[in-house]
Amino acid sequence: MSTLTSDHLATLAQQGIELPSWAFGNSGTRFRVFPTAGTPRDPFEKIADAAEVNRHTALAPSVALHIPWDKVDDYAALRRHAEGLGVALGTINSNTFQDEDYKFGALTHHDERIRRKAIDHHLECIDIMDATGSRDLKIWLAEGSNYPGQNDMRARQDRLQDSLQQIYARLSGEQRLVLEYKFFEPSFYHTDVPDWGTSYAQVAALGDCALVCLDTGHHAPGTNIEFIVMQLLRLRKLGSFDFNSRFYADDDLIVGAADPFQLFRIILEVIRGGGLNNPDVAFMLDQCHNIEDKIPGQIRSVLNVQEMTARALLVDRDALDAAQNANDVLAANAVLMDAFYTDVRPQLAQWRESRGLPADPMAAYAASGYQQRIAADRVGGTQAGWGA
Ligand code: PSV
Ligand code: MN
Repeated sequence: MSTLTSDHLATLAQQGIELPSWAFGNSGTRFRVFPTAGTPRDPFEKIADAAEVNRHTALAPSVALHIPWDKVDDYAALRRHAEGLGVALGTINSNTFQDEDYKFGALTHHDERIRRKAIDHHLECIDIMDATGSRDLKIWLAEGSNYPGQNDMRARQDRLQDSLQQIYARLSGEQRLVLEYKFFEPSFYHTDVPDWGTSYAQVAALGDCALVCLDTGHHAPGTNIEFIVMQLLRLRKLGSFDFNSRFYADDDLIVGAADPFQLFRIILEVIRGGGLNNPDVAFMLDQCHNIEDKIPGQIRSVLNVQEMTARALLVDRDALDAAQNANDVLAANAVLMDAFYTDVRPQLAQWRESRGLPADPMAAYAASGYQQRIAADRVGGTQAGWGA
């Protein structure tokens, strides 16, 4: 089976990937942030850029916000602006990693004043969700310690659960909390939510509307991420993905760039577990574009996800089942590899054209003049950046 069927194309037509507002701001490493001409100066301009990605691909119907980076006076106006451009406001990300008070913890802090402040920040995020119409509150915690003995790890888990309960209690019926894990950074000895098991244990104690967020860049090298995807789907606790790719640590590079085969394997498990185009499992990007242009970087990213989804849909399930049941190791592996090595690009290009989209969204964007326009128009003001 090497051609996408009309069923496959109908499935692909439903795919939606949420873009991170911060991908459109400047970013870099601790050595240097290289600014780009035309970088947005405020959340309205970030959303305009995100809408451009959707206009060329029909793959990116919503934009995630990060608070306080995307704070505005009038969220209803921001929502109208987004909807006017054909996109919705999506996940609200809290941020407890850039305030002096949080040096030694936020939701886990032993100082009740600081812990209260961190909880209140999340309650403010829920108020914003009410105004933006967002469903998900995404929490990633930069909490942990650098030296053995520095902290009481167990007491911190207990305080974390108490803090999360207070936040969870404020969600309305339709809203959800997703808790992201990351194995290290900024802490190097222990991290309070380092792995999917800890995230799972914390959210399972909250209730059905609390789920795990899996960021593909947040695992030790060599981790079998698709196994985690399978297990969380099995447990009905996979709430969302933060997609990106990495060579070393949390590199936040373009999804599918470092290891397309890994992305294929992850999406294969998503399909297997009923998570594709399932509103319960949000596909989001969490990326930074340090040296490449940001809008084409995002276009490339959503196309990579689409392409690996198409290849994963091509896996011949019957042949795979038969080979697995016959313990035919090499035949089973060959079924996967046949699909993975199928070049779906020509067919996807044709299909895009048949839907009134550019066959080659990268080329269409380059020819659109948008990049030159924003470079000329966005003069003055302060360019947005990761962390501002
Ligand atoms: C942390 O590394 C993280 O993956 C979280 O999702 C943050 O919100 C995001 O990156 C900020 O870039
Ligand atoms: Mn993330």
